[in-house]
Amino acid sequence: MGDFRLTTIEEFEAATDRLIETGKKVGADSWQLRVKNQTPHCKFGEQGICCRICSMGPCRITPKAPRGICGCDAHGIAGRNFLRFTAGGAATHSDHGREICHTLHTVAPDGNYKVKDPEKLLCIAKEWGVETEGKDIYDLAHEMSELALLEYGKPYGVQRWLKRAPEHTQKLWRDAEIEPRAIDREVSTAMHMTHMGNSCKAEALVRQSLRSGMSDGWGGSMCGTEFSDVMFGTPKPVDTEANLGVMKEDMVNIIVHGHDPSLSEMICDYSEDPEMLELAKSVGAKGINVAGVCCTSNEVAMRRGIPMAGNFLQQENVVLTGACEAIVVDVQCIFPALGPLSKCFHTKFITTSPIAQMPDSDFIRFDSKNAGENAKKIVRAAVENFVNRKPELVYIPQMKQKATVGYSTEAIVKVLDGVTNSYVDVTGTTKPLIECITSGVLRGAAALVGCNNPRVRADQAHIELMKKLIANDVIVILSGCSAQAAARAGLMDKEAKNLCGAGLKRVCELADIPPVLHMGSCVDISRMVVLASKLAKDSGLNISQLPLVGCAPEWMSEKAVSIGNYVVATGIDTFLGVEPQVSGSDQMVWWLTEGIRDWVEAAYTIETNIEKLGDAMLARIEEKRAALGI
Ligand code: BF8
Ligand code: SF4
Repeated sequence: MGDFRLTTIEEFEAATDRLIETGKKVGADSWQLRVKNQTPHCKFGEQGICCRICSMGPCRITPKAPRGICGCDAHGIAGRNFLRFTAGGAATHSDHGREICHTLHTVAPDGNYKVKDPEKLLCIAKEWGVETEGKDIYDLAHEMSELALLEYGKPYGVQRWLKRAPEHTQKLWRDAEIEPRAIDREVSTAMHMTHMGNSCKAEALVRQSLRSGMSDGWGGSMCGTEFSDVMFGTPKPVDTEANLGVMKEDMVNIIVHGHDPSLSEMICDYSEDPEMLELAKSVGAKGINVAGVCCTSNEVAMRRGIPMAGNFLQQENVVLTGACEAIVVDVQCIFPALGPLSKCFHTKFITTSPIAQMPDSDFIRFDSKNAGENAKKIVRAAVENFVNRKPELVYIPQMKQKATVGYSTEAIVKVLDGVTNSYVDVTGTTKPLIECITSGVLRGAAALVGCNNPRVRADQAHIELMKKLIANDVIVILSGCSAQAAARAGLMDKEAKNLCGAGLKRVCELADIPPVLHMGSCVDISRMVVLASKLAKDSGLNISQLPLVGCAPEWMSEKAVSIGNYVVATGIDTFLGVEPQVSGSDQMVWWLTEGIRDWVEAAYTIETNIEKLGDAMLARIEEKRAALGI
């Protein structure tokens, strides 16, 4: 096993402290300082009982003022806030998915974007009942993109992808009236319901929250994931590295940050362009190094092995190294702080999307039609910026770990089943995994997902929970910033098998996998619900009977709440390490942690003590096993 060891949180923090020192020299701000300025937070906001939905308000609920001016109580206010929060997340993921569908419409054999996984496209077409016989693959791609785009606005019917779920789950959704109709409609309905003078009943607001979340996970996000795979390839295991040490002092460093792979894929392509490499040499650099931050990083790591510089709360750190020539962003989870921060260094902060426009950035508008040309422009700007580095400010913490990533559902089925053609709904089985679980070699599986949040010591909850779960023979699947926390710590190194219980260690050895599996970005949580559905179908059990749990220990975004809602609605108990902003309403808390179980056979558990959160997850897994008699 050589000298493998995990990188500790203390080491992460020491590196960050050292970078903040550099920042101080140039007058840079940091999130650590801003957290101090924003603490303590507004209690009304934290509890979800401040309403500013109409201009008679804002109204805040106190024991003396138990109702807003219109008469809405704490339950209605917290419920409406929760639904709006969810709708924000569903809109965001789904719009990302929509962009991918539009990009699919531009694929051409000699175009910027191509069909890289024709087999997957054919399988989805069959699943959707589209004739494929004798059709040119590019014509089929265009036809599928149009059908997918209709999922956003169709006047009748529910989402096509729902059929991937077991019959039992589909029936629960129908009975609870949470089958999502058109994706945009569920967001729109959420906004309508929460307008002044509409719903203020917790039950109704929670129901629509689940339905809006479903329109994301079983709608827009699934479009995003599936059609990204068609264009950029379905991920398979690939080796990479993670943490700031992946940045290179003698090379041009381009950081890709955001979510949509349409941009980052092109940047990666042009960073290998001979003309750009020649240009890099001419400015004294050894080459061009692309590394990622946030979910964009997950996308290009999974498909190309591009190294992962960091997750959400590391985004400022990449600039603070003084060695970042350009940080190129598309949409979501981008700190506006990067604008002023980049001005303290030579870094170019390049925004590319009309959706995410920020002061102090260079805006190079990127779309599928100008993708090649503008990606080249961006790479060129980064390379030419190399000469502006200030060597006295350069410090790259020499800290990185090896990671094997790229476990799409197809790849997981393949490594565990050994079947060659393993498109999830066509061939291949999860039976070997089920056997490992029923025999007790594995106790169960946990999905760890979501962000960092300064309310929790950054990355600690992710890493500590993973260590605990794998030591207890629970296999862990990951996405989003949770996945990057794991990779940076070293948990995606296959050598991490030595931290597992005996059963999981054996599985890792036999299947040659790390104990925590990288399933992608946050939109790729749609892969996880498909995997859960497959496990249920292959085992003949309901999803809610499987010893599976979901957890977002450090979540922060609206997207995370939308995800939580569709994961729980899929029948998977979901554990949160940060409180959702509903605590001012005992009814809302009850609906989320108990009431919804009657509809979807799963509910939330909220626990901010990470030790207790881990215990609760393990206990739930064991309860499920006991109920099955395994
Ligand atoms: O979508 S995990 S901080 S990067 S929201 Fe954002 Fe949260 Fe990271 Fe990706 Ni997901
Ligand atoms: Fe106040 Fe009601 Fe208006 Fe909300 S909708 S701000 S509770 S008056």
